[in-house]
Amino acid sequence: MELGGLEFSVQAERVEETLGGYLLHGRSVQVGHPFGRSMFFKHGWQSWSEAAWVSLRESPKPILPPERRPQCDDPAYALSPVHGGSGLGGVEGYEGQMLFLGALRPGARVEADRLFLKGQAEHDTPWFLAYGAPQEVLGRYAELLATTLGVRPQGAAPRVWCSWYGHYRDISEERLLQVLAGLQGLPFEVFQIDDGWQQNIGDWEPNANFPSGMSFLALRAQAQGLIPGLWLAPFIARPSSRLFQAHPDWFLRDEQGELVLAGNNWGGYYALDVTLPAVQDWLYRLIQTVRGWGFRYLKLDFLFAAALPGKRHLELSREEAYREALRLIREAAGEEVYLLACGAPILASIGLVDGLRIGPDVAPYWDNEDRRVFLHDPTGPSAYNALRTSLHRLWLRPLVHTDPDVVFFRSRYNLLTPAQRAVLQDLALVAGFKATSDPPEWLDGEEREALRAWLLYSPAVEQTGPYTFSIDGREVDFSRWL
Ligand code: 9PG
Repeated sequence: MELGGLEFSVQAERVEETLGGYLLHGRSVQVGHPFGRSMFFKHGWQSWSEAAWVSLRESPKPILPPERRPQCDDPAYALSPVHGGSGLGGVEGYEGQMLFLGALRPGARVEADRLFLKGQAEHDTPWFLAYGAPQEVLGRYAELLATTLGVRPQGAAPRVWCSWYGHYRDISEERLLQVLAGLQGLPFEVFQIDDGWQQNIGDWEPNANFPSGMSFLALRAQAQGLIPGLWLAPFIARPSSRLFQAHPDWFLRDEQGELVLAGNNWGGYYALDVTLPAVQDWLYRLIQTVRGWGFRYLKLDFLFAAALPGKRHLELSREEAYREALRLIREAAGEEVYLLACGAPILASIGLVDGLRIGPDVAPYWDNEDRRVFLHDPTGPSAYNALRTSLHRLWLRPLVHTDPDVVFFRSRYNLLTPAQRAVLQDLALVAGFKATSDPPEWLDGEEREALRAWLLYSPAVEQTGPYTFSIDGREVDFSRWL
């Protein structure tokens, strides 16, 4: 068939024309291309997974050690010898054009080699096929996804203070009260407590550092005009948790009956089988509990765990199982609670959450060379890794608030240069999501003023090229950082 003046051979059950390209039907589709070993637009599975242009000249390198890194990208393809991505993918054509294939339902994979772009789905789905400028093609794809997955009502994203990238797990009621005091006069809208408040991963009750309980801090934030926010990882539990000890049968197992390892941090943890009615009851009550404490912004983390390969109680595909669990959480939370999905499968989250983390964690340093180069792992915390993947996910902006993670204004405890801090601040402006973790008492007067001005700044943003933007007339080129 003809696309953008070029001929392509297409295999599908059925083909129909659509604005900007074609819709292919069938679980398995294939498009022949003449571009040889060019570049592949890889779209990693979940928030932290790599999204970038990678070369088809080199074989994909597995993240090391592959069997122990399920939290980096889809473990089903950890050892795949073929370049591929989740839901969508593209091959670089002539003069910066891209041949694009993207599924309109979750649970699909797109692979490429020097001859073909191939789509494979767990169930029937329409696919969008197009050839054109990456921005245009991805823009049209986003429009089509909006019709199949839905879009939640969108105003501007809230301005968030998050406790993670300053104090990390070392938080307490006392420390957070000190932060709240320091936030007076800064135009934040959400005060979000991150990892460190809970008794264990799986036991979502306050630990001894929070003697007055979580509703106490929620009330204090609210009294200051801030929306109380809370981090939790509802789909996972550590083996030491009371939850796991009481219900080992609630957890995802493989065909051999062995527990599925969901990640290697925290000494390892397991994933709930979210298709079990007892697990669904527990999840519903958990979300209602934190809502009852007063939290109206939930950062739901490590969500990919619900969609890991394994044998479930119900025979749903894994991304369907995930999406149903997310739907249940939405129901328990109510329409007005802001849900930020993190470590989340991308397509399967759209339409159910308000915000979506679109890259790995930032850090107060530029690169994470040990993991990136020696372990082939582009998901380790670093400003560079976060910038790179987030930039390749900005096409999601019409569908969900895109969170590129926090920015830094502090120079204290920070190895980022002023220019590196500025590029993260600009990324947040173009992504449309502003957050920081700087404890106010770490900022000097000038830094505090700069943070305040940035929070209040709502510039006109226009994308002028794949990596170039105009921010209120100021040209910003992110490509020089890549
Ligand atoms: C809290 C953090 C923050 C952060 C999240 C998430 O692969 N890992 O070992 C891994 C650990 C932590 C992590 C991501 C990956 O960060 O993105 O914002 O909430 O959890 O523990």
